[in-house]
Amino acid sequence: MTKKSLMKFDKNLFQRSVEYNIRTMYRRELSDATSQQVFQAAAFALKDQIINAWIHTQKAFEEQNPKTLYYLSMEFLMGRAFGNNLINLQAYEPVKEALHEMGFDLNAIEDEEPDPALGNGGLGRLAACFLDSLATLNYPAYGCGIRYRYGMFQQKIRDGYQVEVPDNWLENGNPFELRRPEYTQEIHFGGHVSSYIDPETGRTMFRQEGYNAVKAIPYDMPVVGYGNGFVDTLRIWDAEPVESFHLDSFDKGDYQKAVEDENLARTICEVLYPCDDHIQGKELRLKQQYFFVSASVQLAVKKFMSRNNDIHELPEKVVFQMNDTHPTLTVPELMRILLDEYGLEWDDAWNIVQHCTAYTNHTIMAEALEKWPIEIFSRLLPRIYQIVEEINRRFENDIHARYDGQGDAAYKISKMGIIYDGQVRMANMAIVAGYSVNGVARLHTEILKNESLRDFYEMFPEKFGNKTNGITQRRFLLHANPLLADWITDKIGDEWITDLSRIAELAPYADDAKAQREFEQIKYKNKVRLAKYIQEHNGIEVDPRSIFDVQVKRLHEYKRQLLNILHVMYLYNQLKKNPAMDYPKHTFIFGAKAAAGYRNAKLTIKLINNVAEVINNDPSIEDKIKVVFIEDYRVSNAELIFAAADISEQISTASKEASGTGCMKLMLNGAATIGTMDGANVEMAEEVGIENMFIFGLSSKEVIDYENNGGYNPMDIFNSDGNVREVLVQLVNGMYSPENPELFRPLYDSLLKGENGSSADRYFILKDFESYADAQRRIVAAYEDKKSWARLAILNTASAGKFSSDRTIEEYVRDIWHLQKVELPAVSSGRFSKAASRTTSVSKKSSVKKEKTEGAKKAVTTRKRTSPAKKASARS
Ligand code: 26Q
Repeated sequence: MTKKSLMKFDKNLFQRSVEYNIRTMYRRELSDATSQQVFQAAAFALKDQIINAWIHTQKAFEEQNPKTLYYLSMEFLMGRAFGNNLINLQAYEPVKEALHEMGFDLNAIEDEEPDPALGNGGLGRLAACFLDSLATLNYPAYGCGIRYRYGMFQQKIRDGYQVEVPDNWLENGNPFELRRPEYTQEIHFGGHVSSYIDPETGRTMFRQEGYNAVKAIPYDMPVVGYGNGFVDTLRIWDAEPVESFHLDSFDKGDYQKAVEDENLARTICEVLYPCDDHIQGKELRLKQQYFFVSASVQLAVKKFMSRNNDIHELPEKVVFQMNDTHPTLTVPELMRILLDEYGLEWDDAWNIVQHCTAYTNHTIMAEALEKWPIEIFSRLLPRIYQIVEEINRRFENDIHARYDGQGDAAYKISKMGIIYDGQVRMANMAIVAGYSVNGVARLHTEILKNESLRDFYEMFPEKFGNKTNGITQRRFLLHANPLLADWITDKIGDEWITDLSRIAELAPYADDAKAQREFEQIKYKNKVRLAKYIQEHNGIEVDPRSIFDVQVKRLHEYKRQLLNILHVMYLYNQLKKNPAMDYPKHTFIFGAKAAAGYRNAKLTIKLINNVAEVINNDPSIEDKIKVVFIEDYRVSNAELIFAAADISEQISTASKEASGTGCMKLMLNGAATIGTMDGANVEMAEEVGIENMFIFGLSSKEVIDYENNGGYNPMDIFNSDGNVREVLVQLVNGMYSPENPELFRPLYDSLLKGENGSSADRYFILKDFESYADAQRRIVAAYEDKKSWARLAILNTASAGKFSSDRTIEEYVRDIWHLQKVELPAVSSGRFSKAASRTTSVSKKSSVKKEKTEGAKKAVTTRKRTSPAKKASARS
């Protein structure tokens, strides 16, 4: 196989196809089509061209029968598919050209695509990056999730407040999906369990009866690998009522059940739960979990049995990775299938389950750990509950066997029991059952082992491992920042696109004055692009020459957006007192959605907007500070923001952010980090050097020590630090809310009094304030020297090599999944050509540049010959 033969892009065919689609889909001529119609027509044309590679890949799976990963996740935050597919097909430039010739602008067409937001934030986006890497690295995998009718809400800001608007992402249809009714599964809820004697074996068997049923219908979306003709599948499930319910049920007089089934089907996939913090035991959420897990596991087992004979060999061919505890029902559901449908004995079944399930933890925060009241769990999933009880009974026996001698068993059960205190504890089930437990950054994994999961670590040390998160450079650099991507390729060739460790070769350019100027220019252009977006969306004029200081992520108290905005208030006070103060212009940019019921988070959004209103409209500070809250932060506008950032705010209370991934996207785009020693920041500092970051604040150990001793007393800081006191008083004296001076009282109280039984300033905002302000001062000093700033920015980009999700995936494969790469057999003709990729057609601007580009191309070709991926493909 050569990459070239698989990937020949046929521009002419594409253009004809777009025109034809416009005619047949909309009964219009091209010249009369709306942008949305052109998008739809182009997306269908693109899908047509993806389909061949998709079929080809899946055929190779059929023939080679490889071990397959099922990545189970309640969330896949994919972002727009059109531009990304073009990038990965290496057809971005030719399609741009093709559309341009037809009179359309590709960027404008891309903007017509709704941003599929089937996720809250980090965990869902991680799943999407993983799929991109899996396909790019030739690994056979399915993403398994839910086709929510409404994704993450759209955020509107009205009078400074967040307002949630439903996200009807399917309004115009989804051109990239394929409905696969032939893979429909049936899912059962409620009813009761009855037992019977199997006449053949004489064993007691169980079955669920009197249940409500729902059909699960999969929709498949292609996940296109970069430049390798490989297409994996994201399979998301939709619910429909079971067939012929009206007639059947009505005839049977079971009208009630029929209506219930219909309602169940209508509600189950209706909406993504837009919260990622306080977990409430909402029954519908548990239904969603069982729905997609049961459908995915049933189908995975059927697929396995269609290719293999012995169910005992399942672990050789199938691995289920559970993205947090949300899909933990995988464990009892697989047990159910093995026991009730395949008639296995418990020990046999348990052995299989233990060898094909693995769990990733994404948080240490106690309030985010999933627990389900037994009442709900057992009513909704009676057979599954029985199985969980048996898992728990046997595990408690193990605990007794091990700890009785030490008199510790009761304590250990209180910590590790799966069913305890009236609740089913999902993390405990995932850890007991799975063969692997991993954290998502080194510090996080250490905290799991030594603090939050220490009893489990003591019992099963061999299960624990770390897999530091990563991001796909294809979306977050190649697509998001074409100017920088082309510049990098110009300097070091394009291998970084599939091997980000190669980006280290940029490091020597950090000291090159010409490279520094070029880098600065690119950042400036990206800032102009974002400034335009801000002007259009916020009506605020920001100066692209100002420092763009960016905090974009979900709104959470532990992420401390409040620290950032309190510091802005403090700066403003300084400038008011001393208008001549030498302070380089700053634009503080925020983007964040808050869970709809999270009062302090929503109030923080209001505070940011009110502070923006006051500061942006005060001529006396001569625009030295601007504050911008970007509405509806999501994958598509994130791409603009990352490319334009100078400063990346990663300021969580140390120990609280499991990893963070935004930090990596910003670093890759050349932003300097101001941050605590938390999550992945620790490893970033290791890569780029602590002197090239702005680190501040308590260490995770200090935070944990304080927490174990009941917190600290923020009143000491209030009393001793006049600057902090001034800012806090301004929270409640009406300065930022004249019409209601009490508005921000809950924020004030959370800092000084503590609420609902939690200690005052639980997230150490005041404790870290001075240290944060000092780090901000260091930024101001460093920014003064443009050259050394460009050097620092280039070094950040050059040091981001570790943070590719390609690296993360290779570690999962090596240590947990043990997958083999699937090499695709050669095809005689294809449609997309490597020669047409964006990066190899770098520039046609001048002959001088062109010559250089040719040189770079040659260098790339030479390197390509030696790359391991190439070697691997040459073998097939
Ligand atoms: C659970 C039950 C009921 C309703 C909602 C939820 C729920 C939904 C989403 C709980 C948690 C989440 C999301 C968590 C998340 O995004 N965690 C982040 O994961 C990233 C990827 O590993 C890390 O980088 C972040 O540090 C972590 O906060």
